Amino acid sequence: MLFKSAAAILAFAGLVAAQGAAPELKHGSATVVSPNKDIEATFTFDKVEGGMNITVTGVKGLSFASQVNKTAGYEYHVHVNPVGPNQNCTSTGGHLDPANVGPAPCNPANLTSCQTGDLSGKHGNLNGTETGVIPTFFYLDTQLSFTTPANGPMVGRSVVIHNNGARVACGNLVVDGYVAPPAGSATGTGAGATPTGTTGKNSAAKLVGSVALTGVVALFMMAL
Ligand SMILES: [Cu+2]
Repeated sequence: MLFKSAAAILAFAGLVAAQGAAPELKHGSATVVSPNKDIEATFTFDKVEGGMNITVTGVKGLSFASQVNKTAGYEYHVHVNPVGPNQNCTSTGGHLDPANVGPAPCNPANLTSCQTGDLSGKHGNLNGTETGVIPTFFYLDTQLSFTTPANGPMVGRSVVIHNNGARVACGNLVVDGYVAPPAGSATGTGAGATPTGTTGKNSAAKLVGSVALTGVVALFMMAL
């Protein structure tokens, strides 16, 4: 009897845990490379108070010698679509721009003039160096979000580095904890698509729930 009461309490606790265990989408990263791998960079995205902390690390291959526009540096953005086959950066489409700002010049002092995905417009270009290596740096972006519909979810996007406009390196943005919807369900990949972490949350909740129930069943069997 004691075992059965304990099991009932555990079952309830398990269900509560399952409800509260939905993982929040709060970390993502993009490993950006050129087709021949001579350019590399990693962008990490961490949800923080007031927006997204973006860390740019492991940059190599962005030399000043190769920089076409000597005064502008290398531009980089969040693009709406994933990288295509054979590291095809053209497949990434346009910049993430859920507010439909368009390609007008971005004034960092007036963020409404900037496309959400125009990271270099808002925070500065990547200035080429003699060795091509750029030390790690980070900043806060107040517009990007993993889930806010108005900003467009980050899932399925990519990061692209340009050299005077030309797309020289790109990589898919991978969001931790996100589980893609089952094949056949309507998702789409355009700017208006709204894949969210809902499916991932449900999957994780079901997993936690089934683990809890398995434990409860085991306790019942011990009590019998
Ligand atoms: Cu771009």
